[in-house]
Amino acid sequence: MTAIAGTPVVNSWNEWDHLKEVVVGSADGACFEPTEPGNRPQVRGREGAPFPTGGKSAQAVAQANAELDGLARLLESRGVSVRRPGRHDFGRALRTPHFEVANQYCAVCPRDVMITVGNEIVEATMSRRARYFEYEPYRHLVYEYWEADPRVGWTVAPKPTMSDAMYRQDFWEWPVDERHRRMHSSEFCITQAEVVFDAADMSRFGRDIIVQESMTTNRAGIRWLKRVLEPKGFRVHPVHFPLDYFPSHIDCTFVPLRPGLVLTNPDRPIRQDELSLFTDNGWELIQAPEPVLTNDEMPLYCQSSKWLSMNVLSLSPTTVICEEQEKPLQDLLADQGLEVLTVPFRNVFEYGGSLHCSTWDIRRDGTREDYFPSAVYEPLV
Ligand code: DAV
Repeated sequence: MTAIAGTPVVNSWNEWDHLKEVVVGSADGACFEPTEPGNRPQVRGREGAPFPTGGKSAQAVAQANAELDGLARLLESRGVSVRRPGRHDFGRALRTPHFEVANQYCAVCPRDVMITVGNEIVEATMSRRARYFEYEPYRHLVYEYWEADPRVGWTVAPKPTMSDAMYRQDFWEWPVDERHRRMHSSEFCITQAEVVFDAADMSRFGRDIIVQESMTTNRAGIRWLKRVLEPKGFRVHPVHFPLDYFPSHIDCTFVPLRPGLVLTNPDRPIRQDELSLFTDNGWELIQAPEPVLTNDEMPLYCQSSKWLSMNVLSLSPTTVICEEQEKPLQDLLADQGLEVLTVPFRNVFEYGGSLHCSTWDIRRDGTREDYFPSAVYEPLV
């Protein structure tokens, strides 16, 4: 890894510029996500059935790794340098002054934890106990980039306590009509008392970054991001998708494909007053088609929705990678003039993500652009 003609080794300003270097996750050592205040995993279609604990089976790990390796090979065949997480003992219990948890999770989804913001790496606080140390499998890479190029910045968000008081336990018991009634309040399983965010609630559009308020990112987390990023020339916009009653991570909801084009989730429209940021600046929103897999057909232990179909990875403004069986989405993207590459990825779904979640872009071409020249912006709140 060397700096290419003046481009810093860490350089990524949006979700679509030409990809040069990326981290692809690994299922090595993966465990089932434990039940904890910020997460109530369910066996799909079997309400009340106990969720497995401890390590995933060797077969489940091998199947996911085969698909992650397939993605890595496809990326390399397109000239992208691929890096992988280091080993981490996810089976180890954690005990801090504020909580205990029986095991950790996995390094399949670097996107949830790590984000490149221009020439800077930001490590998220995370929102769940089992993911407290999930930055560790990436630290050898962070140090390598940081040592290699003095232009590389590195910011670690403050770790929340993740004590019981940080969570709103009754959130999980709210009936659907109550969720509907509260849909505009943006209060989920985390309170506002501490700074909390997962990196995957952010989406990068040059100098503008949108951040979803969710079960995994609160308003204090967004305030922290504004105070850190605004002095560096970014504008941070909170966004909301009120019909998503269990929002977590923006990349199955609102997915930019190239300047002026966003793939949207027809079940989760953006809040009306936030739409104008896009429409007033010439952006077109296109709805994703119905996914091929229904929610009932998703893998038994998968906690994500059928909209993992939308979790595509852009190699450039003209090329995108899509899950192999999502033909309706492939056709829509091809109709938009995109070259669509495909890989099988359904065995990765039970680890919480698809192609975008399981990657973290380190270097893309390009620099900071303003894609929202007429945006009305309120700095520092
Ligand atoms: O729509 O189920 C999944 C994203 C997981 N990283 C969803 C969000």
